[in-house]
Amino acid sequence: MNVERSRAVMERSRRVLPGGVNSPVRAYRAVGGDPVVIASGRGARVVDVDGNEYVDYVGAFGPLILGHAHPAVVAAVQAAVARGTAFGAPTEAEAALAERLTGAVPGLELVRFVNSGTEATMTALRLARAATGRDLVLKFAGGYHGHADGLLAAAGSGVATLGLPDSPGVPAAFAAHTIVVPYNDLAAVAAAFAAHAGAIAAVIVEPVAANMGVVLPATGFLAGLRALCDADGALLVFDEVITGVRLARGGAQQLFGVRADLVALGKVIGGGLPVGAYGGARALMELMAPVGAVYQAGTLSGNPLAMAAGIATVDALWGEPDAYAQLDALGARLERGLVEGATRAGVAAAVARCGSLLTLFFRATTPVDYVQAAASDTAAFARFHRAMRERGVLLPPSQFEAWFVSLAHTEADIDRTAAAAAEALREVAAT
Ligand code: HOZ
Repeated sequence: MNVERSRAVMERSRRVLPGGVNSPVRAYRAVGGDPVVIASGRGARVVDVDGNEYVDYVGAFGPLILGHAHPAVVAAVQAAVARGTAFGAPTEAEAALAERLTGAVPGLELVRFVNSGTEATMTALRLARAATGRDLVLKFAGGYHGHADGLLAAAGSGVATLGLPDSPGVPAAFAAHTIVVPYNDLAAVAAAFAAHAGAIAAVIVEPVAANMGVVLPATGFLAGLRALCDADGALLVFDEVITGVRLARGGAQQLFGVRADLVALGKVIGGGLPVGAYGGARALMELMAPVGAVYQAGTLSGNPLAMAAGIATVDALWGEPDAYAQLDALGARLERGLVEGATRAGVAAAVARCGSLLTLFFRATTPVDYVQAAASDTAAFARFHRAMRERGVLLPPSQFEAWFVSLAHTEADIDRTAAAAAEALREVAAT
């Protein structure tokens, strides 16, 4: 496989960008080799600058539930860009996307658009602190909620991928407001509430963890969080930046039947353009300026291109009557293929999956928390990643990221992936 041009672009980028990238995981530090530099994408495929084509499971780390360059999204963005790229004023598209989301997501009476998932979770927690008059926030080890100060403690995603300690540059006083306990450990949450009674503003959780690889909530975990928050008067914040709209129209709240007080959204709702959103009950959201005094603003918030891409994405997705069943069936087919390949190759590996989100862990069982996820054989993952890439399948370059299946993937794509995985796993077993 020729990768000369990718290599040359990365050399050029490293001269002017830290590590040659604008987001750390993309640097391939965890899997070795030069990153694939992408030239274009269509459907479930991407093509790199050397002309190599891959079946893609990075999916831009989540937004592309319809696949790359979906015609409806492209047309909507082209039409929007021709009308102007930003106005610093309200547009009808903001109301149109907000109506769709409030109509679909449980408890979402009002929503505010921002530019990233980081902004969404950061502001949701500011609002939770203002609403409760409390300072502490409880998060879970391996949970990733963007890179705001205070949320990087024991974080997943790139922080886990690079094995970094909590980030330098975050004052200890900020981090001191974050309590970290293991995912799926209700007893630890209860103990934290007992130790800090009346002082925890919010529990923030990825209802399906997807930044330490995919880790499913144990039965009763989310409902248990709801009960513990209610008992202490804390708010429950679901970070649905990855799961929102992807797992079901109403996201994980709908799937698991547990209500959050505030929900952070992103990724799919912007169809691949920069977006984030947070929302909840009217009374809570009206604490935000200009109605209330809690401040948050943004020059490009509610950007017309992002709104257009988001509307086109949810309309295409929700216009497909069996979209979620199809995503789940494709995910299940991939899971079966991977498990079969691993079993045949004699590699200790397990697939954690929720609908179209999955991770192949190089450990015997699916993890329940970050300690278990981190105990995976990351060297075997790196070998597997390289072997898959050589076979024309592009995976997220870390054991601790989710794979994203889209509606553009076909059964043939999945079967080709499973066949590549069977070979790649044999290669892993042999080294
Ligand atoms: N933290 C993102 C995935 N969970 C990485 C985003 C990116 O590098 O594009």
